[in-house]
Amino acid sequence: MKKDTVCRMCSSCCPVEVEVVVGKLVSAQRKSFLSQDKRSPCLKLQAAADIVYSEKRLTTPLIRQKDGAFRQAGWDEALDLVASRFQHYKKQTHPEAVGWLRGMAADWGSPWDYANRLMNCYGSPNTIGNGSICFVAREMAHTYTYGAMAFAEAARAGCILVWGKHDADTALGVADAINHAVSNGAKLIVVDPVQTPLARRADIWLQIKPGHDGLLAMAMINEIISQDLQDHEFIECFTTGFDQLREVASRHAIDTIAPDIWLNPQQVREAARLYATTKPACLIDGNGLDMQLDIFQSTRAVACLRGLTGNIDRPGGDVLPQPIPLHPFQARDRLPTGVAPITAAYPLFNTFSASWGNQVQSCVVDAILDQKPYGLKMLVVQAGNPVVTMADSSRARRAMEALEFLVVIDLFMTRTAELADVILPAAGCFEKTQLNRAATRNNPIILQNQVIEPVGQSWPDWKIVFELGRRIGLEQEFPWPTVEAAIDEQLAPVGVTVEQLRQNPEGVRVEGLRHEKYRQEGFATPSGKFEFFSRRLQESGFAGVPYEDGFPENVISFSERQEEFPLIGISGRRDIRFTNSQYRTIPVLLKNEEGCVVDIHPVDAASQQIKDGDLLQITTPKGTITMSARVSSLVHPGSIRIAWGWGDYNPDWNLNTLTDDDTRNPITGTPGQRTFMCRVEKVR
Ligand SMILES: Nc1nc2c(c(=O)[nH]1)N[C@H]1C(S)=C(S)[C@@H](COP(=O)(O)OP(=O)(O)OC[C@H]3O[C@@H](n4cnc5c(=O)[nH]c(N)nc54)[C@H](O)[C@@H]3O)O[C@H]1N2
Ligand SMILES: Nc1nc2c(c(=O)[nH]1)N[C@H]1C(S)=C(S)[C@@H](COP(=O)(O)OP(=O)(O)OC[C@H]3O[C@@H](n4cnc5c(=O)[nH]c(N)nc54)[C@H](O)[C@@H]3O)O[C@H]1N2
Ligand code: SF4
Ligand SMILES: [Mo]
Repeated sequence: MKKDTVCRMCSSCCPVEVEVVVGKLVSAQRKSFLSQDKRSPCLKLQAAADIVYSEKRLTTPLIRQKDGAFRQAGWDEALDLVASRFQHYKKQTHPEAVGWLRGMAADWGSPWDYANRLMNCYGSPNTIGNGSICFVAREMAHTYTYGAMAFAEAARAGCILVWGKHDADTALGVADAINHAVSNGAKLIVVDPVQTPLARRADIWLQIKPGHDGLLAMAMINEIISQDLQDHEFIECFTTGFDQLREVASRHAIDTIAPDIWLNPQQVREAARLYATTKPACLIDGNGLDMQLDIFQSTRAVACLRGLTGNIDRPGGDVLPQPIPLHPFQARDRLPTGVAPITAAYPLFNTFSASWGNQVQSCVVDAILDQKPYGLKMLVVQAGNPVVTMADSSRARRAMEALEFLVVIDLFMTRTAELADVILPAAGCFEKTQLNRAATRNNPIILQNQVIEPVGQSWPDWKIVFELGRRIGLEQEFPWPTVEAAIDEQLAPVGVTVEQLRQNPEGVRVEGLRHEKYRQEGFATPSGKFEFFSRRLQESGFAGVPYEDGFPENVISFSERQEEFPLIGISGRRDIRFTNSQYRTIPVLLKNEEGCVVDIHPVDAASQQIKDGDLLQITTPKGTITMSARVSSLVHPGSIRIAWGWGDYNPDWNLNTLTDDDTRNPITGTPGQRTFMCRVEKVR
């Protein structure tokens, strides 16, 4: 039988059609506006049955015994134990000693709201997401510029500028749109330090020095303004701070900047002109900007290009979302006033949106190890694997070990789960119904609909949170007998029900798609304008216009020790087979560990007689890992690309052993997990 749902095995949230035979998932296919032969393939989805029915799935709750080993337990016993610890901290210390750390995998829609609701009603502000290293930090920069995160209408664009994103690996719906537009003649510009498959297709590929995107954006702004290619009407009527932007940009001449950031001035000029003169043009920015020490200003500078060229919210440009008004489920008003979260040092990031809340995950480690700003004693880790995905893994591991009580909610036994006192087995995306963020951030609402029963004794995240809530005395706050009842209540403001969504698997549109909404409504910024200049930022002591106070000295971790660590390490490709640290235990995806390599340029390889397949030691001030070399000119001399995500499968390959968490972006608390100075040596 064919059933419709949404895949959430990565953050793409693709609508899919699943084939279910006698209650078992046998295969799944991604839906797309493109015909089957033109769709970007997803190897994970092809392996969906192997993932769902993997023998490695956790199938019962596990409780750590006195001898250190885990034993199987029933849900009542495990949840009662967890609930008793919640009660303990409330009575013996204070509720804010309990934290809830969320990884990316359970999605940021309802599952994030439910966890926040439980913690707020319990009395702890410490529900912490990992948005400081993911797209939330980028979203904040967009929001501070034009009120929300824009997304590209690439299929209709005449020119597509892709900046640090690789959708063929990470967001297949967008990859389909790019393919469609480019096959129909759209121009393609790619900004990426690596020669990715997309870079090879580009009309112009700017192989930028990692971490220096802000300088490129300012040089492009300068070029566009000095050639008078900006959108005069848009700037005059709908923006603030154009004169200041022009002045700051004028300090960024292409001829001086380009060589410093490994680019050819003429190529940068052509890119700026092509982007500014082809209408409509969209700009797709990605995680290549995130995880960087300079994340906020560089993304702001890139975002300014959208307004400078007037492409914001125009058809085929970068469209602003029309979010679905939801009944608020986080119960923020229930949190006692006067309890600051452990992320209090990042007030702008904590408050920039109505639903994101606290997203500086490094603060969890500070609180546990350094009692800064106060101690955390107990942590629930839901849908994340911080021991390998957070910066400075040794420190993150020490923190998990130092906790008095650690609960992990996951599908698999991870390096983080191994350290837990209680493990609660979660159901996967095909085994539960949920309202994803992608479904409510913009029209249409598409339901992630349960298509098979949970594997073993696993429970969907919603049920775990609701049942735990009830056991800590929050029966009234979690009254819903089913998730359908909860979703119906959340969607009540728009009058859409789960039943309706199930009958309309292609989605239910709450309002029609509209462009240039700013003409009637303005932008959702304090001035109501597109803010090249932000007074809010200036009043908080930050640059009102990107880089008005100069370009930061060290945008790459450990750059002050370049002599010892001369190469720029780049955190590597998000292989379509995997999602972050996940799925290496699935043999059809593992493919003999294919792809677990360090790309090193022939010039750098020759200087140490490195050949393909040689085992290399990669070292930073934080630690050393070993990995095989692949001599390749995909990377620029002076940089290496290190395979990402292998640290759960084999700690020797844990990239975050190398990364730093001591220096962070002052606004978003982002450490430099994307780029860092390092050195390589051949293992003799
Ligand atoms: N150096 C470096 N560091 C990085 C990155 C990088 O590229 N380089 N990427 C960063 C980014 S952008 C992110 S978002 C983070 C990701 O960091 P994490 O969120 O820690 O990412 P994953 O490794 O995907 O771990 C997700 C875990 O959730 C489990 N899981 C899957 N589905 C579900 C579910 O439905 N419910 C529950 N309860 N569990 C589930 C999986 O089994 C897995 O163990 O890593 C960051 N760290
Ligand atoms: N298959 C798969 N899909 C995923 C994930 C996964 O792990 N695997 N993870 C999910 C998550 S959590 C996220 S956040 C998204 C992220 O997905 P994307 O936004 O596409 O990000 P990445 O693929 O990490 O990086 C995109 C590009 O940035 C480039 N880059 C690296 N450093 C720089 C730099 O300094 N400047 C510029 N301009 N570019 C740079 C990289 O070479 C890469 O080609 O993907 C999601 N989807
Ligand atoms: S890209 Fe693949 S794994 Fe990710 S949501 Fe889409 S179908 Fe699922
Ligand atoms: Mo992410």
